[in-house]
Amino acid sequence: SEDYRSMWTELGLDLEAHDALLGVLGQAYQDIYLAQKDRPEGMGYFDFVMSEVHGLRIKELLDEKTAGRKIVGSYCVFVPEEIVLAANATLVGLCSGADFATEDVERLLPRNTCALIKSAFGFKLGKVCPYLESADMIVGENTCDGKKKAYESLAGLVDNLYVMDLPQVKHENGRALLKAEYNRFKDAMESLTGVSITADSLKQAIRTVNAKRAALHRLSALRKADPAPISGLDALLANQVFFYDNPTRFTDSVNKICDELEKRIEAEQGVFPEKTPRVLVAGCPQAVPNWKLPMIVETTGAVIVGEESCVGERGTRNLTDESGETVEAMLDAIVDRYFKVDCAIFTPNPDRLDHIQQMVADYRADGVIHYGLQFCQPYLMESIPVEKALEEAQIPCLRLETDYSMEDVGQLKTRVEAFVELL
Ligand code: BJ8
Repeated sequence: SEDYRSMWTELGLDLEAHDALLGVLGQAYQDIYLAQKDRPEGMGYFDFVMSEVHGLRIKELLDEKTAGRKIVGSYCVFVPEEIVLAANATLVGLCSGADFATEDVERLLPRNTCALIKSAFGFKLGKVCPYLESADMIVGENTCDGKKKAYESLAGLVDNLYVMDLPQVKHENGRALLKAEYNRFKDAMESLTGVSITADSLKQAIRTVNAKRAALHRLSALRKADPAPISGLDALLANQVFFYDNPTRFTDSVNKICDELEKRIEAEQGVFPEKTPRVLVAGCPQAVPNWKLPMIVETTGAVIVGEESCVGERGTRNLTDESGETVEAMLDAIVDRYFKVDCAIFTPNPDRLDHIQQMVADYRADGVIHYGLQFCQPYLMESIPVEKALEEAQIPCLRLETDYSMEDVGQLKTRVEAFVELL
């Protein structure tokens, strides 16, 4: 609409490039999502969210800003939403899953940088991300070398970058660093918003974020059923929208889908026939609109039953203890909760392998596809021992390495087909 166009212009977007992006996105959504059969009716909500992803949701964020709230953007699940909400700000995810302005990006970053980082830069340089342009603060974090160094360059492109340091070992010293950094972040949030975090506001924030994670836990548990009541594509979309949507509305919408899925399971209804080979995807995050792998898998006679990923269970699996009565006690609980995230930047990282095996058992997966983005050292390095351990446990594993381009779709499809035949 005209209103949206003037909103985008005011945000400084390049309207022509942005139209092109929305065109591609809309078409991909049509071809990949709307082409699926027997989708739960509740997915209509997510279809609406996606059709308005740069429209209504941005308008809501701008309205929040007019009302005095701040918007904070982040690229990693280590940025604690509880602290952001408690300081009267809104957190949005900025990771993106499409190539954009690649030539410009490669003037700033080496060609052998992972697609996720390049995409973040492309959306900034191409002026096509209204979330990034709405943000009052952008939070980077010292995780992999690629991101850590890229933020130094990003600092020259945005004027509101805050960088959080993160530990790399699961040891008392690592926890102490995380705690110090979360305290520093709390101070930074309070000075951004001018609002002091209180025991009440923090408790409320913990409850809000726990509720949205719990809704996804409920959704995951329903995916244990055979036939699968929801496709991996649709479940991934819910995990992606987790990062953008109004938290309470998101929670309600996911719970509504779960009510519907419970009925489906009772009626033994599924999106794929019973005994369809079941796949667990493990590895790098798949940000919107990166639907490439699930699209390939689910058009090749298999169904994805879980994502061991930050856009998935690695990001959402643990809740924060909400019983603390003081800000200090609740901050400790927040540190405890996030310190369990088993990102491959940690060394050593045995919890991740345990979690993958646990997920295989819980979701009754027949095999694992390890999804690695090209040039992502942490996950590609880890994929080799992961594959070895799974094979020792007699769990078939396929290690894929890819990027955001569509050039290798045929080749990937051939490999996935051969893998699915084994299951
Ligand atoms: S907690 S997974 S969201 S860092 S794909 S940019 S690792 S080279 S995304 Fe992540 Fe936080 Fe960890 Fe999760 Fe680097 Fe790899 Fe690129 Fe990656």
